[in-house]
Amino acid sequence: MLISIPARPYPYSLDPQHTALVVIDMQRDFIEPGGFGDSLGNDVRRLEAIVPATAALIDLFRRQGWPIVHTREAHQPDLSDCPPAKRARGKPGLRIGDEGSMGRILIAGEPGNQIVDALAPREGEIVIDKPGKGMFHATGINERLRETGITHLVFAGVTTEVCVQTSMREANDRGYECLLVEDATESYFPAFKAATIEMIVAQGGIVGWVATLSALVHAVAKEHADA
Ligand code: C5J
Repeated sequence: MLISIPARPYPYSLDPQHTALVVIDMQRDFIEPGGFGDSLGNDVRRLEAIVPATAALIDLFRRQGWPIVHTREAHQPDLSDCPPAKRARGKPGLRIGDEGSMGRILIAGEPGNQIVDALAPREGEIVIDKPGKGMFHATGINERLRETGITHLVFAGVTTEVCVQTSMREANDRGYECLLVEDATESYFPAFKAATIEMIVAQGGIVGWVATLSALVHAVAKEHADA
């Protein structure tokens, strides 16, 4: 039985047997002062503000027993998976691999690379370290999702126009039906978040669908009430 979620550009049909939540890069490095996002000159409080909505979304999936994937943007300590062009780009106060106040920036295993405490993964949930912006590049996650029959992905996390959008587009190319929960994603730049949402839903949902958290929560609750 599909669950119809009010969404743009038209209702999203969520398939409860085949849907996973993907929470992109809710890491201290992007969300807390002293991390990579901060070193690039961003106001990280904008991203911190979506932690409660993201926690509520994770809680919904946990209560339903639906799978959850957490991603971290992370590189090996020797930077062998970090293209020099990625490290060199821009003029950040700290570059990938440099020592920051929460350990080495964007390096696997460092304190700053961990998911924020309020959204910490639980046993049984998938956690992937991704060296790229997109969740499918060099992670093997497509095979893992396919093995478990996942065809629908619900997206949350940061930042909307970078790692979330890249992952959604990669998922779209691989045939997944993608929904973005708009109050559980954020950007350092409000205009970029708004533009990304419009890009996703334009042309009849060229990348996927966008819904609010409450639309998703109420649709799932209604399904249980009707059952
Ligand atoms: C960025 C991300 N913005 N998780 N990473 O560099 O979006």
